Amino acid sequence: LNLEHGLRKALKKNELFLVYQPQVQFHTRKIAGVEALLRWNKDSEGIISPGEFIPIAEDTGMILPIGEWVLKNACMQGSKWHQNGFDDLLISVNISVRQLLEESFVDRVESILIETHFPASSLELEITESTTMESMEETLPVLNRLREKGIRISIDDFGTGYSSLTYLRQLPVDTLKIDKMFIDDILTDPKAGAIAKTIIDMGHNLSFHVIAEGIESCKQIDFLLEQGCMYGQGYHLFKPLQPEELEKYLQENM
Ligand code: G
Ligand code: G
Ligand code: MN
Ligand code: NA
Repeated sequence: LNLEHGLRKALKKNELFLVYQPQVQFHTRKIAGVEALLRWNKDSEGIISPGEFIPIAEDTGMILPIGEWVLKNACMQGSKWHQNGFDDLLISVNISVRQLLEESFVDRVESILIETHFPASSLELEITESTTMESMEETLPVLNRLREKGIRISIDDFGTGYSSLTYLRQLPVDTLKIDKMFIDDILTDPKAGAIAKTIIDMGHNLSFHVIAEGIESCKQIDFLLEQGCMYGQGYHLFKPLQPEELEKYLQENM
């Protein structure tokens, strides 16, 4: 209840901010995109992780204004980076299914793109596998409309939900993100390794990009490269960065 109360004021009090975690092409070390991750700087308690407050925001409906704020700020930031010369950088934004199911969602995304001068083809929306599959009949037409506008769709936490192969065939999707749970164990549990390999092969056979999340060692990268996975995200590569830190890195290295 305390969090709920604080969350209602967080937007007004300017307590929310975004950090950006790079998504890297392994063999070139090039930053292909960045995932915007929400943080809440709550006056009395320091930085609160979205794992704690997103569920409350979803239950209370606060996710709608907050999600809109996230999209707009991520697109504004992306637009600034594009203007500064990094114009092939993709921006990934996490979207709750509650947002997707809001009637005006597609129109709102489109207005934000126009307002921020950010190209649809540089925006990727991450939706989690489990929640999207649960309401496939409602989400599928929305995903189709987004994709018709040129917006990219990524399935987050892939492997933890249960996408039937029937759905995968119909899904208008660009990217599968292999869940950290499998990546954690690929070197120690042959079954986790086999599942990762299966997701990589299946994703590529269906013409999806495949990215591994939660990479914490270079041995994991070696394993993934051997299996044909070329992109990853994780603390071993980059922690989520403040926009100024990321910009500095891009200017010095790319
Ligand atoms: O950054 P961190 O690992 O603390 O994120 C925890 C969870 O919060 C992750 O599942 C992530 O997808 C989710 N998350 C982070 N930022 C956002 C956001 O802007 N919107 C939504 N809906 N979820 C987010
Ligand atoms: O559910 P989603 O994939 O959006 O969650 C991303 C979250 O995972 C972010 O909050 C980010 O802080 C966290 N994260 C990113 N890379 C790593 C990593 O290598 N290890 C761990 N433990 N968490 C990570
Ligand atoms: Mn994500
Ligand atoms: Na994830």
